[in-house]
Amino acid sequence: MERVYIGMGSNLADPEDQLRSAVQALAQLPDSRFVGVSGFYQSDSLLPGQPRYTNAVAAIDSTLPPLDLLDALQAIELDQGRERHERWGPRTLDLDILLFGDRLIDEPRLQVPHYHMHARPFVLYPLAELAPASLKLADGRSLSQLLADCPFIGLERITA
Ligand code: A4P
Ligand code: MG
Repeated sequence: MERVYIGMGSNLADPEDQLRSAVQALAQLPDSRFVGVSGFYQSDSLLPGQPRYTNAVAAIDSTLPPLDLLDALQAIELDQGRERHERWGPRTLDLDILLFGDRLIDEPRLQVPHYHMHARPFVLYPLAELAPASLKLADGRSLSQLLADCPFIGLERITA
C-alpha cells in the first residue's frame, strides 16, 4: 500500500456537493482504502472571470498502479458531469494526484508530484491537515517549508 494524496477542486454546480460526492466515489475505489479528507476551502479562481473554487485534499492507501488510479479518477470526473472544453476551464470536478508515495512519475499522461502544488495555498493547507509537516516532496523540501513560503492569503476554510 502506498499513501496517495488527491487534490479536489470544483467551481460549478454546487461545488461542496461535488466534493462530497467525490469523497464517496474515492471510498469505493478498488484495491484502495480511504484514509480521510481535509476541510473544504474556498478561494478565488487563479483565472479571472471564473466562479470561486472549493478545494479539499483526500488521502487513500492504494495498490493500484498510478495510471490505473488516474483512469479511475478521470472516470469519477466524467461521472460527475465534467466536460473538457478548454484546459483550465471551469469544472464540476477536478481530481489531481498530488503525491503517490514517494514516487517521481514523469509520463505523458501523468506527472507526480503535481507540477503546481508547491505554490498553491488551496492545495498545501488542506494537505497539511492530513500529512505530517515533515513530509518530503520530490525536490527534498518539506511540507512545512513549502507552507512557510505560501501565506494563507485569500483562503477561507468553510467546514469545521
Ligand atoms: N495529468 C498530468 N499529471 C497529472 C496528475 N498528477 N494528476 C494530466 C491528474 N492529472 C494529471 O488535466 C489535464 C491532463 O493532466 C490530464 O488529462 C492528465 O493526463 P485536466 O484535469 O483535464 O486539466 P486541468 O485541470 O484543466 O489542467 P490543470 O493544469 O490540471 O489545471 P489545474 O492546475 O488543476 O488548474 N483556482 C482555485 N482557487 N482552485 C483551483 O482548484 N484550479 C485551476 C485549474 C485554476 N484555478 C484554480 C483551481
Ligand atoms: Mg486537473
